[in-house]
Amino acid sequence: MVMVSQGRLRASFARRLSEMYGQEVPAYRTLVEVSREVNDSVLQRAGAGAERLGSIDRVTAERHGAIRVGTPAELQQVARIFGALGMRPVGFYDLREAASSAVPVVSTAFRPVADDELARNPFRVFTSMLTPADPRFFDADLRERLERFLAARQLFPPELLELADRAERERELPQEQAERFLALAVHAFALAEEPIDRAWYERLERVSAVAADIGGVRSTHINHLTPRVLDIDELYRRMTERGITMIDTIQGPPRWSGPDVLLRQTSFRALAEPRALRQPDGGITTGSLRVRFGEVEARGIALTRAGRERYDDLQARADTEPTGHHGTDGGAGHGADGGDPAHSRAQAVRSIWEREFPATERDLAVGALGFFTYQPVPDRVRDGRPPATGLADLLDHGWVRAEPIVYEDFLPRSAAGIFQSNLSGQGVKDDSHTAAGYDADWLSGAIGREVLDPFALYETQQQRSLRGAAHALGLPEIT
Ligand code: OOG
Ligand code: NI
Repeated sequence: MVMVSQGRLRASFARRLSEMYGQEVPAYRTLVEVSREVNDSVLQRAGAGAERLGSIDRVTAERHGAIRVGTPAELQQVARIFGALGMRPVGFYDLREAASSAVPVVSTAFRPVADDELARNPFRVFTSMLTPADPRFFDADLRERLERFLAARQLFPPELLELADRAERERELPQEQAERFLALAVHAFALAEEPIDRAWYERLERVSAVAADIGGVRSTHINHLTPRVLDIDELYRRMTERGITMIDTIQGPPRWSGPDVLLRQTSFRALAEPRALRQPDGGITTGSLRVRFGEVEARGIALTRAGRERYDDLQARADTEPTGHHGTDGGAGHGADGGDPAHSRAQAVRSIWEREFPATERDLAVGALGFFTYQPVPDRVRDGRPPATGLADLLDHGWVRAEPIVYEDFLPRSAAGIFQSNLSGQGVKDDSHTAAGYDADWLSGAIGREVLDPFALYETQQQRSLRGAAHALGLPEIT
């Protein structure tokens, strides 16, 4: 019997989802096409250096998706489906706090965690869950109606969940079942044709467009699918040239002369898609909704907790820069025209980075600000001096080489910025109420699986390589 491993299931799922989304949202195809062109140019320009943060095969196939669900029970089912694909929940993101508009969700990302699985296919899905219990957004009556509505819907057919459990348990599926599982799983994330109850949708939309997208319909859908690109500024320019309106910022760190760190993202505005609406009198009309968009990202080096604090601090300082209309965005503004306020803000942020952020991989490594794996250099010329145990010394004298660990996760401020830039309205958040407490532990309990700490995953990987390098050099440890 031909068996399909979880890794192959994951790669096939990502590919099929991409095909489906390309049919649903043609601008996504343009985005993928332009991403390829940009990656080709970077490869020609930079040669092997272009692959420092991942092979071009990995980068070309790499996608993240975003989905949104309504309840812990739905999130548990999502966890079973992604569990079948070898993906686990990593990180807790509280977008209620990160966003200035009403974004009543908490999120995690499902992704592979082992380095060989990431290298095979790093597909990840940013998964958000509605927070109806948060009184800042939902009064008791609306919460009750919303929870009743959500409890009555079924996002995933039982057959899909049974196949998922089998794939997770056995870490593979026979080909025929694999085929069935993939077809059902991809279909579960397609945009449904069932008419939307217009009055209900609009009732939720007054609170938050995200609440309406999640709780106003009886199904879920992929919200966006994001290719990875090696030069996001170039991509932004080329998309704009093709007449596609991008949001006015690139979220995350600015473009600068130092190493790429964390994650930079940008998107094009949500497109109007025709959707069937059921009017209060029962008649069906065709309206249009703007919820789905295209996003693109460039990934850099994972930062340690200390490095991340440095990043957050620089971003907060950038907020106080005198600038244009999007003061809450996490990243560099971007405009073709030098008089654009977003553009001058980008300049200001960049100059803060040039002054204050470590300018080389070596400094990130030695300052314990970035994560790396360390390999002993086998052909180092022996000069009679023994290796010291300090990392700086070992790097500077050529005993070990540092390879960056790529950031595989997300950034709450950027995510909030992406959500926000695509909302039709601000919505309503009443801060006179106390927030409902949702945190990583709560989420672990709700999913019934541990939500892993991304820093701990990178740390383990780094430590393993340091122990290996110490052993190879005959050192007790590397400090
Ligand atoms: C998720 C927005 C966040 C990212 O890449 O940070 C996100 C959503 O719109 O559902 O996808
Ligand atoms: Ni995204």
